[in-house]
Amino acid sequence: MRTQVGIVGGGPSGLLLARLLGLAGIESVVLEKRTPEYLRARVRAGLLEQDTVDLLVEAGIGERLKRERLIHDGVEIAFDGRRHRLDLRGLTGRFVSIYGQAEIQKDLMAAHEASRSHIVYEAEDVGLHGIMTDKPQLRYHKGGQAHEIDCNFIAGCDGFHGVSRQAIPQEVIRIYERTYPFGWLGILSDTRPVNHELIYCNHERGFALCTMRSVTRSRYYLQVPADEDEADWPDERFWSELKRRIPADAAAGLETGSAIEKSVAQLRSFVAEPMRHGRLFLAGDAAHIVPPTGAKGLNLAAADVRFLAEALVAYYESGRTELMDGYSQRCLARVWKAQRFSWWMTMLTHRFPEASAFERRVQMAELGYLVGSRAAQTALAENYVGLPIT
Ligand code: RFL
Ligand code: PHB
Repeated sequence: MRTQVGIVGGGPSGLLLARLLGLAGIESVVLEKRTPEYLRARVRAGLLEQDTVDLLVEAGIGERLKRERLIHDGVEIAFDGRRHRLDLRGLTGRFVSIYGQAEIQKDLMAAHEASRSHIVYEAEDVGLHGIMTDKPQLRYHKGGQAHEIDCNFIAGCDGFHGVSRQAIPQEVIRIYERTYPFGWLGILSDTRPVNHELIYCNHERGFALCTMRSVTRSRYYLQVPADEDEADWPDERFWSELKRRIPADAAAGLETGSAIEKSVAQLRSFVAEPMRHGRLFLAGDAAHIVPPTGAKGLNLAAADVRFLAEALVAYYESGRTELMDGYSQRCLARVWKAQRFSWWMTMLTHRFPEASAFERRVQMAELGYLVGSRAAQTALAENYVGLPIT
């Protein structure tokens, strides 16, 4: 079999890329190792920048998103038991949207079904071959049978644990990494959100985040030790710990209920450079991971995909290669700014077990500075709503 672009991974990056290419008349095949049911049920991101929404609209999958999303003009930071609102729209003229990643995944899958795109689910043992030649190849198994796809280019959109990044030789790839001594325990519940906007809480027992998926569905996160097991957190334990960490007036109005989903996510900062090697291009979590505190992961993935689609379209339409040649540098300039912001938001809002008394005082001073300074709030807000696409 032959195609123009072979795409490894059918998460948001892979399916959005296939969609943008398809709209420009470029053929692709997506190889995804999971089942469609698994992908539709995966609960992850919730907060979208305006540029991400615009890209999804451009890709023709923005109709339900525009109807159902919640628009947030502000965000709250709480510490010392007090809540402080940052007026995102007043500070930047921009806002953020709440719409679950699972819904984006469903919208992308429905659009691909309607256009009869070539997506292979439950593709096993995917292997990348000949990425330094002009005839790269994807090989995989499905239902016990071996298959090969000859491609012009390969896009590695298979997330942090995928195989694409491994195809770049050790002597070429550079890894920059930081791990954190904690994770996020998240629950989803069909309860009314405690506040109409997000609340990021710095508390001596650890960070907590109040977020949502809709006006009737809440998402809450608690900072927990890195090796924590969600099985040790029955619903009652989760709710009582959350009530202790959020400000008293919020705790008083917290609606509790049974969890629909509960899981622990590790926090990590990670960048692999370069994002292109030969005819392989990495995009999204395959190339970089941010701690979720800044809500940047999916938004960065969308920006990579925008740049990669532009580069491939320029090549197929006019033979121009400069956008492909500049792809890695263009993405990484944005990635490192989001890395810095996500790391900084994590340092500001979490309790680090190894922090000295001095470091804790500096953290409190920084929070105090933030809520008292319009300049500091603007710096946070312009990163939070998303830096301009360049
Ligand atoms: P994904 O979503 O991991 O998709 C990769 C796909 O590749 C498949 N795959 C393979 N397929 C074939 N062969 C192989 N060998 C394969 N190996 C893997 C996988 O099955 C999967 O379908 O990466 P992608 O597409 O780059 O998308 C990235 C986003 O999922 C991620 O950045 C966000 O979820 C991060 N994130 C957030 N981002 C935001 O922008 N805003 C948020 O509010 C936000 N909140 C979050 C988050 C991530 C979280 N967790 C769980 C880490 C909250 C949390 C808790
Ligand atoms: C979410 O809604 O899941 C979410 C929102 C903001 C974050 C992280 C996660 O910073």
